[in-house]
Amino acid sequence: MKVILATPPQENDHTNDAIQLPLNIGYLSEYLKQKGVQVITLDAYGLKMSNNELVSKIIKENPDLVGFSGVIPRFQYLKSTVDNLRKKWSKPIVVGGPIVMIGPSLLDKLNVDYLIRGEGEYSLYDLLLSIKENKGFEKVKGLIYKKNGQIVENLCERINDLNIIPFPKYECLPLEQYTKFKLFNKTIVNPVTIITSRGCPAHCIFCCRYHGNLVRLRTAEHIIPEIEYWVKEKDCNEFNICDSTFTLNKQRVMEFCDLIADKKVDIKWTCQSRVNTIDKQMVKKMKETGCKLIYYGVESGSQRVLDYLKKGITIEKVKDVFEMTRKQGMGTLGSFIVGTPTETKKELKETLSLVKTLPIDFYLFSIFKPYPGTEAFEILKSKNVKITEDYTLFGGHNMVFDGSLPEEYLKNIVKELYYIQAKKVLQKLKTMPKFSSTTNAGRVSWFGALETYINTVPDAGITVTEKEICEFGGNIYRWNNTYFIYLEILSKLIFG
Ligand code: B12
Ligand code: SF4
Repeated sequence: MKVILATPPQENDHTNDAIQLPLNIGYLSEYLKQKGVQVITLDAYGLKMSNNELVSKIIKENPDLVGFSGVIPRFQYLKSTVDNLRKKWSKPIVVGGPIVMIGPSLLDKLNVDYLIRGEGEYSLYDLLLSIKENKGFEKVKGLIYKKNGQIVENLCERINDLNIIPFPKYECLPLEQYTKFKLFNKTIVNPVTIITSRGCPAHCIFCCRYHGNLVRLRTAEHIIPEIEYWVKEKDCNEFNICDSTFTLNKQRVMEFCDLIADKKVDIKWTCQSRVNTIDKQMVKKMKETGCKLIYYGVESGSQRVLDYLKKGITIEKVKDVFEMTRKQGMGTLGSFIVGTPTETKKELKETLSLVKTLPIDFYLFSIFKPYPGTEAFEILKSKNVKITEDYTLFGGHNMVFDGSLPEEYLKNIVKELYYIQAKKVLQKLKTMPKFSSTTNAGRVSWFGALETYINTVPDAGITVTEKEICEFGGNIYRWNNTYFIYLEILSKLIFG
C-alpha cells in the first residue's frame, strides 16, 4: 500500500528561517517502511508548502491513504487542507497527533474518515491492514471511526518497549534545509530534534500529556546509535532532546553521559527538565558531555498558583536549581505562564519579580490556555466558564477563556518581559565580535530583523537603544510560535 504522511501547511503564519524535523510523521513513516509499506512524507509545515502545493502533490501521488498530523492551534490550516483535498480526491484520510484531544467530534469538524488517538505506529499499520483486507476496525487500537453512522472509539494502547521502535531518518525530506541555515553570513547548524521517552508522571492541569502518565524510557544504549547515526552519517552534531523531562531518571542520564564520553562522541545538546528531577551531579556531567542549555518549566513565581497548577515544585527549589545550574556554567531557559485562572495581579507580580531576580538566560512566556483534553479545560467547563472554540487563538498571545485578569493587561506584561529580555540578549550579542552584514533589503524574518539591528547600530560598547529594544522585543513577541527554536539559536551564539 502507498501512504502519504503530512503536516498541514502554515500558510502566511511565519517567515521563520529555522525549522525542526517532524518527529511525528518521521517516527510513523520509519515504522511503516520497516513493515514494507511505501511511504512519502510531506512536511508542509516545516517546508512552508502552500495548501495548493500540498494538495496537488497528494493528488499526483494518489496514495491509498493520507495521514495528517495535527496540533490544536493549527486546526484551521488542517481543515482548509482537508476541504481542498476533498474537492478532488475521495480516498481515506486519517488524522493523528495532539489535535485528537479535541475528541471524536473532530471526525465531523474536519470531515475525515478516521482519527487515531495516542501513539500511531502500531495503530496506523493495523488500520492499513484492515482497509487492505477489508476487515472490521475493532482491533485497531486508539481508532475513532463511524460504523453505521455511529461514532466508535477503540481503547488506545501505549507502546511499552520504545527500544523496538525505529528512530526516524527522514529519507524523503531535504535534510539540508532542516539542519543548516545562514545567519550573520555564517552557516548555523540547526539542532536535530530527538526524543528519548514518552509519557510524563506529573499532573500539571494545563498539560494534555498526550502520551499519558505512564513513562516509557528508551535505554541509553538505544539512544546512542541514533546520535551516532546523525554524527557519522549526516555530519550533524547538535541535538535538541525534546522529552517533556529528559532528567526524570537519574541513572539513565548518567549512563547516557557515560556512553557519550566513552565513545568520544563530540556533540552539543540541549534538553528540557523539571527542577525537582535534577541535581548538581547530573548538571556537571551533562555539561561535560556537551549540554549547553537546560529548559525548565517554572510557570509561576507564586506558590499558590504553582499549587493550583499542580506543578509539584516549590519556588525555593526553582531558585536553588537555577543558581546551581548557573554555577555549573550551563545556560538556562525558563518558561512561565501568566493569566492562570484565579491568579491575582499581586501573584502575577510575584512571577515578574522572580523572573527579574533568577539567574536565567532566556525565558518564554505564554498566556494560560485551557487546551481541550486537559484538567484545566474540565475545571473551567464545570464552572461554566466560556472557552473559545476558535482554536487558532490557542497559538498566540491570546486569552481564550473568560479569565480573572484582562487580556490587554496580560499582553502588555508579556510584551514588557520580552523587551527586558531583548535588552539582555542584545547586550550580550553586542559584546561579541561584530558579524558581517548579509542583510537582504526587504527580507522579512525574525533573524533578518535581528541581523539588521545588530549590524546597523554603531559599535558603542554595549549600549542598546530604546528603539532597538522595542523593535527586537516586538519581534520576539510576534514570533512567539517558534520562539523556542530562536532561543536555542541565540543561546548557541552566546554560549558557543
Ligand atoms: C517538538 C515539539 C514542537 C516542535 C515541532 C517540530 C515538528 N516539526 O514537529 C516545535 C518547537 C516547532 C513546536 C511548535 C509548536 N508546538 Co509543539 N511540541 C513539541 C513536543 C515537545 C514534542 C512533539 C513530538 O515531536 N513528539 C514526538 C512524537 C513521536 O510524538 P507525537 O508528536 O505525539 O506523535 C505520535 C502520536 O501523536 C501519533 N501521531 C502524531 N501524528 C500523527 C498522524 C497520524 C496520521 C497518526 C495515525 C498518528 C499520529 O503518532 C506519533 C508516533 O507515536 C510536544 C510536547 C511533548 N513532549 O510531546 C509539543 C506539543 C506537541 N506542541 C504543542 C503546541 C501547541 C505547539 C505550537 C502550536 C506552539 C505555539 N503556541 O505556537 C507550535 C505548532 C507547531 C506545529 N507543528 O504546527 C502542544 C500541542 C497541544 C495540543 N493539544 O495540540 C504540545 C503537546 C505541547 C503541550 N504540552 O502543550 N512543537
Ligand atoms: S507540563 Fe511538563 S511536567 Fe507538567 S505534566 Fe506536562 S509534560 Fe509533565
